[in-house]
Amino acid sequence: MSECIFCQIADKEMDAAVVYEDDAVMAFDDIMPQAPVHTLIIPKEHHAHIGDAVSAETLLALFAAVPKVAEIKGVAESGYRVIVNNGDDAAQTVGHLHVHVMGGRQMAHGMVRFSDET
Ligand code: DGP
Repeated sequence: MSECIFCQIADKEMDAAVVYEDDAVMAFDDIMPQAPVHTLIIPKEHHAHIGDAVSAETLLALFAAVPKVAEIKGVAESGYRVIVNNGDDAAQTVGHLHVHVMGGRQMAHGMVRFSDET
């Protein structure tokens, strides 16, 4: 079994609330949601970061899934935020490339908070 939890989810070795799946990607609800809708989309192939030789095909599949997930989760019309935390300074905590789709509530302008700010 892979040590990567998102690989385990992609391989169906670990449970997740799956929202969408195709040959290349899987989308499932975040276990610690930070918005009423908070779904993660992962490539089934393991890549830690966006720069790790991810093929254009995989990147396309990842982002093509975004509006599908938004539609399924009911935020296509209201709007949603799409975030990729990439690497340490971005506070990426799971080392398997993933896209956050977040919505369901009006967000404030601005999207960056630094760790030395209160
Ligand atoms: P990031 O900081 O961008 O690496 O976000 C990782 C997200 O993954 C974080 O919001 C929590 C979520 N997460 C971590 N472990 C699990 C898990 O086992 N299942 C699910 N569904 N989400 C997880």
